[in-house]
Amino acid sequence: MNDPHHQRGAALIIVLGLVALIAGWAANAAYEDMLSLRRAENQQLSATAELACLSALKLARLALESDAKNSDTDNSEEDWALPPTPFPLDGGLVMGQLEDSNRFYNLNDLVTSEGVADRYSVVEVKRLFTLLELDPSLVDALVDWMDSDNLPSGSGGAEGEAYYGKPYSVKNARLDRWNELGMVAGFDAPVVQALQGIVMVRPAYTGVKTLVNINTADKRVLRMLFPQMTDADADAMIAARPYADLTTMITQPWAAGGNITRLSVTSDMFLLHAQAVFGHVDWKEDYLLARQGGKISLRWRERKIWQP
Ligand SMILES: [Ca+2]
Ligand SMILES: [Ca+2]
Repeated sequence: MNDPHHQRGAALIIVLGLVALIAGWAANAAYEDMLSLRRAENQQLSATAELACLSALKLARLALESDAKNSDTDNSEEDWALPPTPFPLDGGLVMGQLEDSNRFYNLNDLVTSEGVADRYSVVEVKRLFTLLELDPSLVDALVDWMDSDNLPSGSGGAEGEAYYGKPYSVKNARLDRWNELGMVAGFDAPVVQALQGIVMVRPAYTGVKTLVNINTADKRVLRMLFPQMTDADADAMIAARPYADLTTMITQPWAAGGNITRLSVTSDMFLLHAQAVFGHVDWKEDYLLARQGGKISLRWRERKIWQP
């Protein structure tokens, strides 16, 4: 037991064990330091990227103010609608694309500000669902999500009981965000995806339905409003853009039975898609800007984390 060779062997094992422990601790400490540095760097880059997006917002406001002073119509050939050019900044770049929201059909027009289904809008949105080969009775469930009563509408209505198994209940109010659509009974991912680029979720002014800008609207939006309009009619109408007023629309054969009063040649809300890239931070934010009487106001801003 007291063999000095054994004692030296034991001491050596203890020393080696300590060396391994210290080496492990040192590696761990170095890793923690690296993480702290990376965290600090990420925070700094994120703050810079967010500020860059806010600069894009400032520029967008100026562009929309200037446009209001210099033109009476809105179309995609104007300066505000130019494709984004990345603007280099110290250590990164920023870009912004403005898109008018009146090119889309506003789903919030399905109900009035009093929370009652608007029967004309219901017909229009159902027409779109048919065009897209989606089940038009899904629109009943969307109306029920937004209308203030608890009575299922149409053949596809979905009120309280349809949400009993879910961790939320029917909203009974207008939509606030696009992603809310996925909470409505029957609105699975393919349905929501099919609607993208045609309809949108934006605030509606009290007592007034959202106007559709004929200079920027998608042809499916135009066909929602005009049951007689064919795909070829829509293509011909789009090819003759931009329009200074609505006079030529009224005389078109396809306009019969349609909703001319929903048309406009101007836009009152705009979406800014801003993006800033600094190092490995890629910051994307959307802003909804309202323009009334030449004055710009920010209605919401949303950081895009999950969306491409
Ligand atoms: Ca304009
Ligand atoms: Ca309801």
